[in-house]
Amino acid sequence: MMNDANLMAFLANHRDEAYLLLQHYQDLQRPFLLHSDLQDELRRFCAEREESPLPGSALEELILATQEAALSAPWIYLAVRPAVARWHYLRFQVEQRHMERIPVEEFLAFKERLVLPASGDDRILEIDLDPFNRDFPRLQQARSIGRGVEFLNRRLSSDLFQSSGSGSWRLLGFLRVHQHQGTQLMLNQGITSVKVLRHNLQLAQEFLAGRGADEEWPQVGERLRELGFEPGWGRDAARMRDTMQLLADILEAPDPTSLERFLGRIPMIFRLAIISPHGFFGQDRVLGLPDTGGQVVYILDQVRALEREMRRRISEQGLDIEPRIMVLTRLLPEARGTSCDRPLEPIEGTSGTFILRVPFRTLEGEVVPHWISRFEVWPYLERFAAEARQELTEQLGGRPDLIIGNYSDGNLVASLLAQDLKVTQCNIAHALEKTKYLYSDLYWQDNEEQYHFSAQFTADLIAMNSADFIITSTYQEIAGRSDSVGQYESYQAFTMPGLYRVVNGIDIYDPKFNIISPGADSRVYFPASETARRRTDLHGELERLLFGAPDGESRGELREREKPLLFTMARLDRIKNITGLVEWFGQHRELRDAANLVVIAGHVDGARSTDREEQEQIARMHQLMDQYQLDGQLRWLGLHLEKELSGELYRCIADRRGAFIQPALFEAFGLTVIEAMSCGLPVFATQYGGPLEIIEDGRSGFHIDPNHGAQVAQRITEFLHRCQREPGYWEEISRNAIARVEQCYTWQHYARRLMTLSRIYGFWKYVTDLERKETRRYLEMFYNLQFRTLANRVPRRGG
Ligand code: UDP
Ligand code: LCN
Repeated sequence: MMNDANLMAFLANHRDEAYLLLQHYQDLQRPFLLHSDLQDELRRFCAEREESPLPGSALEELILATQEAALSAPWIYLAVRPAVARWHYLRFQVEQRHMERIPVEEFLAFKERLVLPASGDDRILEIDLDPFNRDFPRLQQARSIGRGVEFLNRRLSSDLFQSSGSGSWRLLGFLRVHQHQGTQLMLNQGITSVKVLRHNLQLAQEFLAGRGADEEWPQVGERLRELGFEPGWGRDAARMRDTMQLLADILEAPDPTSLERFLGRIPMIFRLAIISPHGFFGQDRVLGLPDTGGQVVYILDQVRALEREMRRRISEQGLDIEPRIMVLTRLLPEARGTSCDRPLEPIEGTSGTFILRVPFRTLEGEVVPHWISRFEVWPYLERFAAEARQELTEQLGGRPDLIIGNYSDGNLVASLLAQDLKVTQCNIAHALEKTKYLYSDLYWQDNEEQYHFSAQFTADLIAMNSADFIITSTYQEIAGRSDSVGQYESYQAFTMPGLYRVVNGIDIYDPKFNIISPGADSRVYFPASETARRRTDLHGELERLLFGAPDGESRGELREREKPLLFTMARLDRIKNITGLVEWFGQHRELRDAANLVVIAGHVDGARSTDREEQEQIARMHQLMDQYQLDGQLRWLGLHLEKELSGELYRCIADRRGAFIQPALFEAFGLTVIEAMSCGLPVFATQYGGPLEIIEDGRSGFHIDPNHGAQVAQRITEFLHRCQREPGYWEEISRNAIARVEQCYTWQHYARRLMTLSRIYGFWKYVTDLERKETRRYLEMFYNLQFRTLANRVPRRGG
């Protein structure tokens, strides 16, 4: 924590120097300075003077911790983040040499006046969710953020069960609500009180102890039913006893581990709804189409793992129920050669999982036939949710037991459905747009025509606050790092001048946040050294792709085939910075001598693209290839590779002792990073976002700073040189990359965690539901009065 007294002392003792620095900032004549601007200017300021007292001082500490400054002479306002997820605000009156702390709303109001001088409206709508959450438990330490369920278990097992036995009573109530299609599970009405439950648990355990360990419900069920028990305790007598023992222990002296183990066994998730409306959601030929990337890959792998895990758990608890999962997305009559015009499609590798497609409709109720950008879906979602609700319940044979939303639009629809159906809601953001674009909130009006962030951020606020729990792929997605703000953290306090001001939008210390990282499909992405599994049948095609001559789908031809290959593959969005990589490569002679570059992204023919940003990037690619004369050293494939091909391609690049480069300006997670690592391909990936956590720099791969391209090129060159000098070096990084993914990024671990979490949050929702009514009402009002208006301002393209 920063020490105000030290700061005051420094300001008193070095007034001139301190205020000269502030004056220096003011002289820049810029209304806002970011963290990096403040640091750069501080360095410049110190470099110009001899024996400055600033280095090491409390003022320097303050500036280093400042995320943002807002300036208008004689005032300087600072947003200070002295540690991860800790904020305070202060202001300086430079002329009078005065400093004071201020509340966040004053900081935001000052920013508003700088953007919209006429606003000065203190009556602007202020969003504050803090009062509603006052009585809810909160994590205390930043390092616990993202481990909500562990915290919740501790709290549940202590507080809840302490207050005059009400916890046990609530647990009893919870155990009585479980049913599947009219069949009662766990407990029946015979158990009328906690006392009876305790007593009958004892009797049931004694009874089961006298039976064969592998006897099943048909043999033991009659007696258990008389004692008030119903199916769901375990497949055989041994497991039934074990589950009962866990419950008996909890009723006697609850501890977090037994509570988690017990709740993890309750058969309560049979039907799942996963919501992902935008883009082209399909199993083939969709990646590379607009708005269609890792989210689709993630969900398809996720549902396979979840179905398997649901089936395992259901079976272990002795029930013969087939799990069912519906991935709800948008039906697109103009499907561009994909299956997105099919209302129902079974998902390969599953038996009860389907893609369910529901159309967007015009105001008159006509089906909207064409793709709509993810930035423009807002006016369609309410009607989509209503129609989907009907379809989902029909297809699932009842309401889902858990709803998982994806991205801003899916999370909003999940909120509507979860509220209507009274079901536990889980959110997954994949990537929040807010932090991707500089000043997307402050200068929202400038971007409104293209991006409609006012509707999107409002949807985000509603969805995050209505979710029962939120899954993130990394820690930094929630709370950032010491010098960068987390994606969720950025919703804590912000303003959209002239629209509303958020003083408490989300609390990242809320135990609803949990980190569960995704995996890469191990059927497809496996180490190059596993020769027996290799897809040698694809080598001919890959050979043509890598070393063929330019054609309508490719540009460039690799002249020196023996060189190692550097490989990159991504959607051709600006943020992916593929053109940045091409430029670094173009400019770095040594790197060009050491390796060839293979790029899979976008289209080579700009006319084939329908996306404005992609078209710009295509033009830039051509321009860079011309400018740096790259046609003999760079092969650009403007096509999409099916999964099997991309898996084998990563391995073929590994065979040639190459590397994968992920140069994004920001990457929320980065599935390609773990795919390449699973194949044993060393990876150089951006330090902004997920890869910072995935890769241990210098051990299982390398971090790169996309803002310093020359250094990146140098580092890759040195790596390639070192691999030549030291034969074991490439293998070492490759081995560590494989081990890292095996340890931290698997779908099996993901599914286990998610299935446990949904039960714990289901219980938590059950026991706290009454207290949440206020939040729900507030969010309903926010939705009705604010979101709807903003959504309806977004033009409906084609109806
Ligand atoms: N992908 C692909 N072919 C392409 C481009 C991408 O198969 O031409 C896949 C890639 O293998 C990965 C996903 O699309 O599974 C991209 O996910 P990532 O998380 O890297 O980025 P996103 O597109 O979600 O931003
Ligand atoms: C969206 C992104 O931008 C990627 O960084 C993620 O890996 C992907 O979704 C899957 O969560």
